[in-house]
Amino acid sequence: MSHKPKDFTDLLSAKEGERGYVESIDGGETLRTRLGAMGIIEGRQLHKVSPLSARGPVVAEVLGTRVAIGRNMASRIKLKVKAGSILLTGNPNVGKSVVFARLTGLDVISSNYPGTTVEYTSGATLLAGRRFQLTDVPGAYSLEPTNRAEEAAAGMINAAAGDLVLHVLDATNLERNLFFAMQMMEKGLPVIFLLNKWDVARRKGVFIDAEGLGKDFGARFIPVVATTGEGLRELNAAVADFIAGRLPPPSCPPPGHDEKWKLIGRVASERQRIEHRHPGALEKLADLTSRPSTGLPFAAAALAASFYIIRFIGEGLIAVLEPLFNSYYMPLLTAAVGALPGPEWIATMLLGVTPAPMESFGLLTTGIFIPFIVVLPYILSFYLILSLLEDLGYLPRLAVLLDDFMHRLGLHGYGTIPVMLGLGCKVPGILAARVLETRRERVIATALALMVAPCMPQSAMIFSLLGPHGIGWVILVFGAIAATGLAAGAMLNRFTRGETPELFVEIPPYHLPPLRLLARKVWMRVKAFLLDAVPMIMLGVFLINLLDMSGALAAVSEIFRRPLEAAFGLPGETVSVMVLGFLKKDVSIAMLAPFGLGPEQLTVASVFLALYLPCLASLLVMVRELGLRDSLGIALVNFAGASAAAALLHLAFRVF
Ligand SMILES: Nc1nc2c(ncn2[C@@H]2O[C@H](COP(=O)(O)OP(=O)(O)OP(=O)(O)O)[C@@H](O)[C@H]2O)c(=O)[nH]1
Ligand SMILES: [Mg+2]
Repeated sequence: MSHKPKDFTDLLSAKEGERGYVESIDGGETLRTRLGAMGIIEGRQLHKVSPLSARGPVVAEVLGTRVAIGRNMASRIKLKVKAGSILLTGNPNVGKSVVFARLTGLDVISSNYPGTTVEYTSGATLLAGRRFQLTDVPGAYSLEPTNRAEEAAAGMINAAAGDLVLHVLDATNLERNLFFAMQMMEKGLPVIFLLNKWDVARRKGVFIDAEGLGKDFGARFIPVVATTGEGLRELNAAVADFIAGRLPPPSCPPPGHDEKWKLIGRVASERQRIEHRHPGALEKLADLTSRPSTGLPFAAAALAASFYIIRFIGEGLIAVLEPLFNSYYMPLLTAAVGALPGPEWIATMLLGVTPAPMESFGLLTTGIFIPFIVVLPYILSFYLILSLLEDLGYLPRLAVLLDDFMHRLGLHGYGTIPVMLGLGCKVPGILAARVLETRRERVIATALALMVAPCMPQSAMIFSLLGPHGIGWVILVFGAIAATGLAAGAMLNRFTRGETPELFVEIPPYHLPPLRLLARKVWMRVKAFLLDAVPMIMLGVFLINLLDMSGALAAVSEIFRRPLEAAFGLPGETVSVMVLGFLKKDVSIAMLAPFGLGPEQLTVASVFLALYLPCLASLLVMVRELGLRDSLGIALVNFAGASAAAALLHLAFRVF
């Protein structure tokens, strides 16, 4: 038997829920006329409703109505089912996402640590002249899931009957990767194996006989280098064979785990040759940064250096951009708006009331200044450093070094990954908690990701507002936020039921990322900021104008004046900032600018605003990931932590 993609079927043998276009109707003119009267003609879409196994007539939907069709008649209606779909599976960190990006041209994040992809992405690709829907499945070590990302992977593979699978293996780790590969063979799906990272394997002195492997397993093994595209031509040829029905079905591997491992041992010793190479500079560095005695000082130095570089690049860019804004953009804008006919309030809405770009709150002054001049430089520099650390493979090492510390917060070391990603934006941080095994860990990691530090746009605003008062204030704000986050983590650790498993992850070797991939990743993240955040910032600025002009702001402020002043020493007007902060937290900190607050008040307000609630986007993702109950719990912890920290700071300022 060989596998052939299912392009055609008939209505009788179509699966439940399958859709297809009527290709032809086998039968005389009478049958065609009868079916035609019900709208069943060539080219029309049919949707089979009744189960495949049901007896009796077939029920199908056509043009929005259901019709029952006798079995004999149904078998004469030939359907063309839509383009085939391909799943991209394999162990974590083998390069599936790079293969996906190459084949579809779509942007997906790839990084050098297991668990980068936790949600699937799907896109169209053209292989052997045919369109396929390709899906980048999260990595898994086997079909027995140990976390939510693996559960999703197993679910997609189990539902994939009849489709083609591209199973990616890391050629530098052949033995370990063959286990999952054998489980895939057992599934009986048509599968093509890609031996990826062939370049690294060669460099390390690993030589694999791909053809021999193919003979052993009765399947196609193709060496590829996803980062350069090497070997994709052979993939194309293999897919052409699949389309033509010439792809051999893989042999059925032995059933038990032990037998599988035995076979893997035998195959690897026959088909793989490893030449000893002297460790390169990267391997020596790997050693140095993994051992606690040298690794911890290195980690401290690396984090401090990262912080310094992010500020250096961020401030450097601002120093270039701000004068451009002031001397070119502002005069042009003022002239253009001045020339506009129409009522006064429109000009006020666009330009604001004062010329200062941070304080005017005009849609085209502050609304442009905040995202492009204040935040963007830091977004760019932060993601440059984060992406570099990710691609280098530093994050899993940091996870190992901090494992001991993280256990005090009820997490193992991999909990550092959501926190690190959360420094940029909370949404990917919350999603990254999926690779943790238990609910308890996911709850604590999510809370930490939200609370230990602000997201980058907020951090940029804090730098920009408090920096002029001295770096000490900035450090105080970040210190207070981190302390609150850690306290919340310790508390959740105490009160959330469940176990914290031990750390058990693979640590990939260091690897110098190709600049092209690095640049593409940074650009992807900057683009996401420009597309998602910039409109929200403008909306925030617009809403605050609306509230102000309508007088609603004054009314609400009046109600909260006393409690805000008493607890945090903040003017009542800042309540508008707190209400709107929920929509876009970075703008909310910017909105403090016009109130003329002193550094103490700015500190209290920044700490409160950074922590009091997750922003709308992260709240929505959190509810989807953890459910309503846990999300509300975390939001409550946020609010309590923020209030306590702000009140304590206010008290401290009054006493000292
Ligand atoms: N040198 C080299 N590096 C590669 C190759 N393919 C992928 N990589 C790198 O390997 C790392 C992992 O790639 P990803 O595409 O994120 O791996 P993945 O399989 O999607 O991983 P998960 O999403 O965690 O399951 C990245 O740092 C890639 O740049 C390759 O052929 N050669
Ligand atoms: Mg991936």
